[in-house]
Amino acid sequence: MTSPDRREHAKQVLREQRIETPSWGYGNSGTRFKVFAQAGVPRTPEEKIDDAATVHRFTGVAPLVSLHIPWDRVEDYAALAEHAQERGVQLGAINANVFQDDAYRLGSVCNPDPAVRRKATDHLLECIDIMDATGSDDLKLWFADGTNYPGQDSIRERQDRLAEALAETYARLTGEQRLLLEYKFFEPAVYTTDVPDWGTSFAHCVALGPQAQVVLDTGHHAPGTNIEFIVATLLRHGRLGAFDFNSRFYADDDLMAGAADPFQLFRIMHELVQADAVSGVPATGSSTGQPISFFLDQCHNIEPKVAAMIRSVTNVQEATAKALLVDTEALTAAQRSGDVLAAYSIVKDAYDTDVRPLLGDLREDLGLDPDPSAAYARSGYFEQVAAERVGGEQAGWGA
Ligand code: LRH
Ligand code: MN
Repeated sequence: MTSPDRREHAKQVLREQRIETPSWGYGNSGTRFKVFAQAGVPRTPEEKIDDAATVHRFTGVAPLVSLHIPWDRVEDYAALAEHAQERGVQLGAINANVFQDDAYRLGSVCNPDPAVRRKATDHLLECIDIMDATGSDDLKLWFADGTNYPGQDSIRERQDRLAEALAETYARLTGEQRLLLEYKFFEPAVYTTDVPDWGTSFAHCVALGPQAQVVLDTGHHAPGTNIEFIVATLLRHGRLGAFDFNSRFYADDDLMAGAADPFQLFRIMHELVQADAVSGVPATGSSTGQPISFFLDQCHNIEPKVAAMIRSVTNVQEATAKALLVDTEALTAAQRSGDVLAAYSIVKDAYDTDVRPLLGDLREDLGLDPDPSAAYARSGYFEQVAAERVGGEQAGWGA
């Protein structure tokens, strides 16, 4: 493919890319030390959706917003879906929350107490009822479950309890609905975590059936983990269901995607491009036959939230565009001929390419300002909501 053709192909793929923003990224969040309130923060799920619609209005590629239950609990989910529709966005994944109730001190679906397991499983089933009401296909499950001391509980029995709860939940899915199981190597538990790594999530997904896939949160690995290796492996098995994009310097920092390590985000997108998995069903296959979901999962503890979300979406676009400019034919030839430096240079040259002009052109083709962050800053949206959203209780994690 000639370079001009590769640029056109890149624009075609970038035009179809879909990034889903998290409702909780618009609310207040923080650390155990402090949750800083900010002006203009939404008070309701509707106002969070208004902010998500604003991110889509300036980027053109963020038409979906994920919900988290109970943080986004409402009386009428169909009405909430309509509220979103009227603003040009759609309700996306439903995130279950079995990590904030006193009952879950020793775990939720892995808790030694069957009554607590019942309570947790009922919440997972309630989330599928909500998916039926919102028209969402993605049930996203992350469990804080784990132990803090050796001997505290049976590692193997907890896996049996988890498998039982997941099987009951999986059986409730209908149509295109899928179960996305997220892993995390530690926190809040600090000895064992019941879904600590991709292998554990993968094993549970395979045991459940084709509608179960793995969620890879880029902040959930031990330092030094080669995440793109996990991406390539899950793609090979058709079990990569979704990403939670964010970035980190130390732990699960949930910083803006691409902020801490843009080269890592590029390497991840490179694996996706090589598998033709950026938009549409991966060429390497998918157990669900559905495209991979690209979620952002971030907390904007000190930075203005809508602006941070727009910057994160454009960071993901830039990493994707650079990966789409890799000269795949030359790379494959260099790899197969063992030309190490040539292969590395082909990838690094793509990464070193300034793709902002290409993305600017794409946005103009879409009738958008070539620089979404600058256009948003000029729009006065922040000042408007800061003036309007006075009183009431600002949204947050309620932790
Ligand atoms: C857990 C996690 C999970 C969400 C939460 C907001 O660390 O990544 O995806 O439920 O953050
Ligand atoms: Mn996550």
